[in-house]
Amino acid sequence: MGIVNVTPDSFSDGGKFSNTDAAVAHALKLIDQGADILDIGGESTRPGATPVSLDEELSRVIPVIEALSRVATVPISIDTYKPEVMRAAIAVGADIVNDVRALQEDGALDAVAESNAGVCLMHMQGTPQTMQLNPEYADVVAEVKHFLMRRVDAVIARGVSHERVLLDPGFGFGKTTAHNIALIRHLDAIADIGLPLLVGLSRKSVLGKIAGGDEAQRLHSGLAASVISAMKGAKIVRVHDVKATVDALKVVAAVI
Ligand code: 7PM
Repeated sequence: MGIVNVTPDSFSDGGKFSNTDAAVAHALKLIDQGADILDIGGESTRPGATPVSLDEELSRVIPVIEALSRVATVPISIDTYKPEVMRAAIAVGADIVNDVRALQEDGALDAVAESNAGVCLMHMQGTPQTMQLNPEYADVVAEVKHFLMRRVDAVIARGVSHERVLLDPGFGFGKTTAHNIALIRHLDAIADIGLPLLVGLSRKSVLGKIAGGDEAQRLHSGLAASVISAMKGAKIVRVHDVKATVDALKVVAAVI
């Protein structure tokens, strides 16, 4: 899964190229590099980020999804927790809802249940504004697993079939370095729930804590994380660096 962030300045080139065109071009490049899914986000789910208004988020992501759905050869995922964005994205061709709040926002369960979209349910402790202040668990693996199983029950109860559901332990979302490492080490326990696992470790601070380096220097540590995750049962890795990740995962696929 290739990450496509649609933000006012993420592809800025002084205005010759609109944000929409730049994001679409970036997405097509990721497909060319081997991405099997594109994850389109308007930044509302970034930890610590200033909240993006509904109208702003819609105006960022909907034109990109609309344009991509006409030309893209792979499924399109919308990274949002807002039910209005989910509905609008699905209406213009999004195939998957990627929700860091696991459809706990009012109306989000219905938005997905009333569609045929797939859904990724992610674990987070707390809220993006405060979750990294003091994450605490008695048993992080058991608690993340328990939460995800309860959210699976909730979506199934609304009539979403299990074939539509992906699960994600939510690396970096209310977790210390030790919590993140425990979750990678025991990823097989989360995979045992029986639904496909998606993991997002690309460029995250846990990699910097382990191997050093700021965001731009976390490619190699991120590749190690993707390889370990795949070996422990992850089916989808959400990454910025698609070409390098695809090469690494081809080696995993050859031996697994
Ligand atoms: C700052 C910190 C900016 C972290 C952006 C991020 C995940 C996700 C994100 C994940 C799923 C990023 C994150 N992370 N969705 N959205 N799983 N399903 O690296 O781990 O893009 S935001």
